[in-house]
Amino acid sequence: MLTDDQLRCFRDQGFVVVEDFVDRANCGALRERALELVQAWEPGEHQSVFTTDTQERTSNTEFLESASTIWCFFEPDAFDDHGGLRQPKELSINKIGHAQHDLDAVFERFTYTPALAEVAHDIGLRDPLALQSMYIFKQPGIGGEVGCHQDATFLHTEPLSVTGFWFAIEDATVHNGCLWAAPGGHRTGLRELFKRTGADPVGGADLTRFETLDPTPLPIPPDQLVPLEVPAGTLVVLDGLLPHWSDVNRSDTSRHAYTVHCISESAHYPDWNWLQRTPELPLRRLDTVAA
Ligand SMILES: O=C(O)CCC(=O)C(=O)O
Repeated sequence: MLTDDQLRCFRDQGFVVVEDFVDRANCGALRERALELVQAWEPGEHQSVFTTDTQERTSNTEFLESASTIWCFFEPDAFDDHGGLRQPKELSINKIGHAQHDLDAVFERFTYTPALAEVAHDIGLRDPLALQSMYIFKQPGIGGEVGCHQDATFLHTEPLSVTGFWFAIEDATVHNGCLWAAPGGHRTGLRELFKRTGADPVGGADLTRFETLDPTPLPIPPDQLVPLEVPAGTLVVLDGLLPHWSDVNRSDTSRHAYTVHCISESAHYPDWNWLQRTPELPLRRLDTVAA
């Protein structure tokens, strides 16, 4: 599936851009389903916000439990001073995560395809488990920044194996918050681990913390990164050590994307990873045939 040039690019740069990987109709179907999930979703008391800010992440029980559910997370700027939504709900959600690829038929069909399994195989991921999925809205006007990070910080195996498969569901530009990546940055060390540290003695819910492995700063966005401006239907494959970032979206155009992170089934997946599936929802290989 991947050409020699694309494979070379992945090895040298730590990412590869594959245009026209998904047709527009399939992107449209996923977009429509994501909006249906948001419309059907009732947050109740738990208006969880997704932000890459440390404090928010460490205190968000819904985030930890979303390993085995479909949860909607609000944009940090979705609320006004009185706690009300500034925009309709469907324009206020930052992302849907993290198990829709195993719980929703439309997401499952988009994810478990022979074409994607072949790309994984081509880059050397011979036994890929589909660990998590995210539908990211990057909403017009209020779309939040995703801080520069390496995916192996958040989804860790020994040896390292996490690989990101990021799909542009809408055109992504520098104006609406496209991905930016550090070419060759996958050859540098892993800076941090994000770990569960056990139950909070007061609240009972699990706590998390960042552990520094290498104090070398991540590349400074956008100076040391290149923008990946891509049309809808493009697949970007990201090495788990590659520093990447996306900016806020202050434009009037959304930038929907869908991302699936896979790990090697044969690698060790420590139980301190934040993402722990319940036994009722085991992980599946990417080459599983969707119903
Ligand atoms: O889509 C984005 O803005 C960020 C996605 C990302 O960081 C990821 O998929 O690892």
